[in-house]
Amino acid sequence: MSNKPITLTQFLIEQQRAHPEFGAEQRLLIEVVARACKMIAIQVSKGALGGVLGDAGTGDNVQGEAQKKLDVISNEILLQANAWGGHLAACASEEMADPQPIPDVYPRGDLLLLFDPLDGSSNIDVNVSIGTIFSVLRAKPGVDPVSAEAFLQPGSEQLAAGYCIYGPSCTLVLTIGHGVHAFTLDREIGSFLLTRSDITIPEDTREFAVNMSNQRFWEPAMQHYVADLLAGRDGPRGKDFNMRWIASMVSDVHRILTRGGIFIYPWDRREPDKAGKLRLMYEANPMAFIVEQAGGAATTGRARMLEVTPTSLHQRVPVFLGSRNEVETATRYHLEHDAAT
Ligand code: P6P
Repeated sequence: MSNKPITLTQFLIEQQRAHPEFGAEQRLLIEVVARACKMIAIQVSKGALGGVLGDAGTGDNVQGEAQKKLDVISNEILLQANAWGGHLAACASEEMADPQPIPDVYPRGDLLLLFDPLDGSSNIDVNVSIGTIFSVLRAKPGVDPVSAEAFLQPGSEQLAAGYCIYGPSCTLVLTIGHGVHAFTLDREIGSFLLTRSDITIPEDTREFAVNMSNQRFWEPAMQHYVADLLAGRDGPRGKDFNMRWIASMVSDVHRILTRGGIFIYPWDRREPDKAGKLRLMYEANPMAFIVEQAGGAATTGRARMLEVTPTSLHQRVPVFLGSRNEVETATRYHLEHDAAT
């Protein structure tokens, strides 16, 4: 019996045998997304040599952010890779205002794929790790499967979620609802190999991740929570904390999956109606699914992330996720503040 790690393909086939609800069309979808991530990894790794850095010159995306060349390239790679398989009805992306139906020349399935094709793209030009985030839903009967409405399902309905981090190693992290598993790209054979099974996040932590420069814009409960973290062992938390902020959600979440922590992008009064910076459908929900499957927790600061009922495809949401006990503590600060006012 070989002690070489199994490939993603073997893992998915074994998962299909073990979990009949994980059908062949879902397996195909994940294989195709993984292949697209390999192609994105190649483009990302070219850096300055590939003419792929800098702004795309396409103006701002639907988020009002300048599109990077690699944002556009990554989005196209994912759309083209997923067009012909017959497993999807449509794709939704951070980079597209509306969902894109599978072209009429191909058969359509009833799966829906959502993705942030290249999250953290502000880090591209400074050579910091970035990543692709994806989420899989099934179109609901009676709803036009290529409409934005078809995608508006709570995160608890996700069939699968994952991310691929383009760092010193290219690593795909995946859940299909039965634990969280990591696959590292073996560039010599071009396959993702299983390198971590059943990843679990430590319930407690001494490390938090937030952009502190926004502190004056946070609501009082968030300011109170972070002030107590900064007070350290002499404060009400009774222990010192460390801080990390990579400004690349995939990288910050991957660290938390690896050693624990809490990641926060809170509500910010500069844009109160947007409720924060991160997007529910293709950033917060897939990461929340992964984190919960790894024994962690994910909330909006007041409610479980996976139970949020979406109202629009690109809606934003405050995000608190990571080590279960710390997320529950941060959430308690918000709920207790609400109760006292
Ligand atoms: P800020 C990247 O643009 C992103 O969407 C996430 O990956 C990251 O966590 C966050 O924004 C960083 O935001 O305001 O610190 O630049």
